[in-house]
Amino acid sequence: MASTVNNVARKFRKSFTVVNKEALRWFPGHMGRGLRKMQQLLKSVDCVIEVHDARIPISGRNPAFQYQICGIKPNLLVLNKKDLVERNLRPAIEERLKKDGTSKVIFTNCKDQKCSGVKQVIPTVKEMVYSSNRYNRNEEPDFNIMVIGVPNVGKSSLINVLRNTHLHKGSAARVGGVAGVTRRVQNKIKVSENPNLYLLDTPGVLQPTVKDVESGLKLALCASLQDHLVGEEVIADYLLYCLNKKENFRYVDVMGLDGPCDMIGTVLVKGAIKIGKFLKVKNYDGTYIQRPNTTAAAQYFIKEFREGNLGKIFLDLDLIDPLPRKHELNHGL
Ligand SMILES: Nc1nc2c(ncn2[C@@H]2O[C@H](COP(=O)(O)OP(=O)(O)O)[C@@H](O)[C@H]2O)c(=O)[nH]1
Ligand SMILES: [Mg+2]
Repeated sequence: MASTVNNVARKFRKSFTVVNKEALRWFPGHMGRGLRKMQQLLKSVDCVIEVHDARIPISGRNPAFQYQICGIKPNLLVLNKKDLVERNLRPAIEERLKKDGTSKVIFTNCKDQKCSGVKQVIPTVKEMVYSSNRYNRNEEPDFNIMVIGVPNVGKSSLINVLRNTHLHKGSAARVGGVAGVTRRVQNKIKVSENPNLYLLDTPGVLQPTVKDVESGLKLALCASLQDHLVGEEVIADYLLYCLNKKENFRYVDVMGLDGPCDMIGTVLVKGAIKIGKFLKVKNYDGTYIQRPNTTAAAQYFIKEFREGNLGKIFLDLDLIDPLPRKHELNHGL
């Protein structure tokens, strides 16, 4: 069995090339937009929470972010969607991030109200603000926190889960009243008392940093770039490449294939047949024929990945050092 898998694996692409360069019109990305506005807002906050997708802890983030955006404010990196990443990769991820100067990292699953990571966020923020120099805000009794990050990493989900956690603590009416009043004026949500800690209720949306084609494709896979900009079929092809590289063959069943395959065309045609998606196309003689809808199949394939139905798939493995050994990776599945 192992040798069959190895034989199959040897046939797969060793690197990913985008054949249709037209599909790369989104690259290089729109860096730096909106930064000035955020820097302005920062004057009234004491701590910044950057949310990013745990499947791509390196890709899409700007390593100079701490200096350019946060400046001197303490910042916490929340790697959300931890449910989609093997647990035992966490130490290697933290180690790698430390090298870039990111020392405070919390892994969260915002879909889980009881998530231990989510519970750590507020106490960690408090501690960070207490031990920081608040400069212009030294006289301010209240602490303000801003949540920022690229699209779709879970910023709104984090704000919601933190708000709900607080409101469930028995002081709902009082807090609700305060939050209601303050929110209208200042767009803040009270999430803790002694000292009062407020969350700006609109997250700051950052444009992802697209350093190279592959980091763009990873961001697209995680829905931080718009699908149509990159093209669903290109994203699906990159997903197939990643799955084969990891020898994760769950897609075989999902896409109705006979076995592992490295040709996205075949995968999408069979996938379209499996999910029953066809396009009516006009034939040369004026009659209509049905063709498998490969775009719909690509969308379905990507959706299955995003929903975690293809397993836990970490996309920045090539950027993590040292690489955990394969048998270690399989543990937290
Ligand atoms: N699997 C998983 N999905 C999440 C998690 N947090 C958020 N999501 C999903 O990710 C998508 C984007 O979340 P959202 O909060 O709107 O992201 P935002 O654009 O950064 O505000 C939504 O479909 C959420 O349901 C998480 O911890 N795990
Ligand atoms: Mg949002």
